[in-house]
Amino acid sequence: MASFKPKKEHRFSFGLWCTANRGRDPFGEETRSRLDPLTNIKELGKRNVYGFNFHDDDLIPFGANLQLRNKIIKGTKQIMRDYNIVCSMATTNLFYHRVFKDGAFTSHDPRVRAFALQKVMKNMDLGAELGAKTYVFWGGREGTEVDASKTPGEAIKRYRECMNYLCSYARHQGYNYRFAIEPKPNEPRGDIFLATTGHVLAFIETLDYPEMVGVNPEIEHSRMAGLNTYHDFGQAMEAGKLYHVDLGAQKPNRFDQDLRFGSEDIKETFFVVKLLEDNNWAGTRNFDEHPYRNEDEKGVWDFVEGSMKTYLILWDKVRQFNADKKIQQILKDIHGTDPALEHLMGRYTPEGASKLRAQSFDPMALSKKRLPYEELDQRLQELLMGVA
Ligand code: GCO
Ligand code: MN
Ligand code: MN
Repeated sequence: MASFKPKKEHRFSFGLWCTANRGRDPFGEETRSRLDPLTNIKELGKRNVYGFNFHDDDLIPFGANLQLRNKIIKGTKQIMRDYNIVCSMATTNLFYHRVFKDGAFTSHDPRVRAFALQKVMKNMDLGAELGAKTYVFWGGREGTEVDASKTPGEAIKRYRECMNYLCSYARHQGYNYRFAIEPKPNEPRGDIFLATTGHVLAFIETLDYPEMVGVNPEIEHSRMAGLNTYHDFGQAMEAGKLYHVDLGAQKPNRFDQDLRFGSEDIKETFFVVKLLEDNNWAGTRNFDEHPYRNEDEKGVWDFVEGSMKTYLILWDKVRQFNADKKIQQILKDIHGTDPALEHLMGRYTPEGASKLRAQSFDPMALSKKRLPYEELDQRLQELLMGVA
């Protein structure tokens, strides 16, 4: 039996804010004490986590002076070397400070938008210094409660201006970043702009440098919107736009619960792992989730280890699925083949279209093809429950 122990080569990563989460929620104070960022990185590194992600303010307190900033950066680099952990992604906190109460990139106030740009540029510099290759944009405050206050058109236009500006900045600095925009339907705003993977994919095509920008879908955010995460991740991958992923778990149609990976909807989660592994997806297997509020400091590390272990177990199930004779036979059988017709449909030509129009079909006969999805799903179910 495999041990399901994480290794650096598995390329797992965590946001520093996940493990440093203190269990605060809108109704209650924190239940855990502050975990300082350097200890955080060290503890992740010790557990064979490959990379950490940070918001500027996770690492360097908002408003810190240069001396403190330099001290923390030096310490971070030392720990990265000592514990063989990389900085896999950087991002900006554009949601906590009250200055962003009505948005950052989409604020009506040009001074707030300019401050937001400045905050991002400064942290892009730091991310690049620490070796991050991905820069994530999560517009948590880019939304409304009062639709009379802002039109979606002006918000999206400003969002675009800021993204274009930052793409140019990264290019000018010679940074090798890929930008990943993270959709979320709501929370903390009543409604957030760029609510789903589909919104983000469409938006990217309107940017000056669309090739620099992709999506960072999050399991929890798709499920908050009642969407199928596997489909979200899958469409982004097919578009060549899956630049980063946020893994976690979520009961559907609720606030962002940030539950431990795999703790909800194991089947959908299985397909997310299958998508990433079958396609040898190049990014880090990144978790964005929080330990339960009831946990103490030890529970935080149980949560980290549990997330990685579940991923490795699901990956093992993927291998079983791919090797399972019954499943593979069904998958083979349900795919019809007709090379002549496929050729006809493959590329439009006027002659081909005439042939296709003249073709005779027997729809009743076609409809009789057996599709044993009961058997297929039951087999998968048994495999996931450990009896196949
Ligand atoms: C959330 C988001 C954030 C972002 C993070 C990275 O719902 O709070 O998922 O955790 O992923 O800010 O930019
Ligand atoms: Mn989230
Ligand atoms: Mn996220």
